Amino acid sequence: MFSIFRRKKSGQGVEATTVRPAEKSGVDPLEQRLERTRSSLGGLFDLIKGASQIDEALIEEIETTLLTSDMGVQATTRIVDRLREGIRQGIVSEPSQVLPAVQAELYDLIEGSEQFLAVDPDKKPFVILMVGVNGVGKTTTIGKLARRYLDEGKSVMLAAGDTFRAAAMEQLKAWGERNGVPVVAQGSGADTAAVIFDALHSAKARGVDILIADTAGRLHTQGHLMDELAKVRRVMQKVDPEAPHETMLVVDAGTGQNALAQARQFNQAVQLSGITVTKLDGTARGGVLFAIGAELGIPIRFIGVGESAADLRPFDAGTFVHAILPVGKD
Ligand SMILES: Nc1nc2c(ncn2[C@@H]2O[C@H](COP(=O)(O)OP(=O)(O)OP(=O)(O)O)[C@@H](O)[C@H]2O)c(=O)[nH]1
Ligand SMILES: [Mg+2]
Repeated sequence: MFSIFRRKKSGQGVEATTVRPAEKSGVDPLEQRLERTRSSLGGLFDLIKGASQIDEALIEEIETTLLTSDMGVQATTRIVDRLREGIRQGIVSEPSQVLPAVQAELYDLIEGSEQFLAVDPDKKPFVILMVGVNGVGKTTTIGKLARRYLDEGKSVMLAAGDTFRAAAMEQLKAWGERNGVPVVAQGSGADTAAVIFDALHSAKARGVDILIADTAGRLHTQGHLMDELAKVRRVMQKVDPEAPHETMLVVDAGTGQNALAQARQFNQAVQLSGITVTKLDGTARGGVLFAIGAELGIPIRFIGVGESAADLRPFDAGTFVHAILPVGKD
């Protein structure tokens, strides 16, 4: 076990506490996958190693390092302000105490974003609507999610709501065939809301546990396409007033602050209930999770750290923080 300094919820002071450690035997695979973000924050270790005292220059360099890994201004400011406060209070008085304090603030920032997606078995089907801009990993994430639920013994159906590209439908159908999962699709150019409406009817009639609906990638600036998502929701609610039970935005971590902008704008248009952040394995910009946590507070459900089904992991704040800033491991 290892402890870190952590701010009390009441706001004043910091206390020693324990964050769930990452796996201890050998190298944590998550650490390997998050290598780029980890090495981007690794600059912090060099800064501390070279520092004989805590001074303004050190704090400014910490600030720059956090911004470089796409923490965003809001999250970075919060971390640095609190660090300064700890220094003022004399709780952080020497360089070796700086990184545990930064780590504690990182954890504090995204602890609230860790809200696992609970599939309510009384909602049959439990409907997950996937949205996001082009190429972020929506369809791939649907395959990984479906795999996860199948492995849990649940029945799954997919709705090929991306009617924009014929290839998109084929991608989903082929996946469904390989995995024995029914896919509801219509011809290309069909109305997305109609496809998803049909799928919901069919899933209900068959007593399917989980329906996952794909949609075409769209830019948050394309008003008519955002309206289409609102229509999808309205049409679903004719069959089940509570559907969709999850409106999940998928963002690509590699797009950094754009991912934050997408989250902000999709949330305004369609009230997101969760976010999945993909491609964390390929980018040094994992800090964007903290920007999302600090600014939007929308639950981060899953993180994508690779192409296989096992690479979609439920988001665990403590494990994530330790994987990108491994301080205090013994
Ligand atoms: N390395 C890595 N690649 C990923 C991850 N998630 C998705 N991808 C890849 O990202 C690419 C795009 O994925 P899609 O699922 O087709 O993206 P999409 O959002 O459905 O795209 P559109 O339908 O065009 O809007 C694919 O090559 C995926 O394999 C991830 O977590 N890590
Ligand atoms: Mg797709």
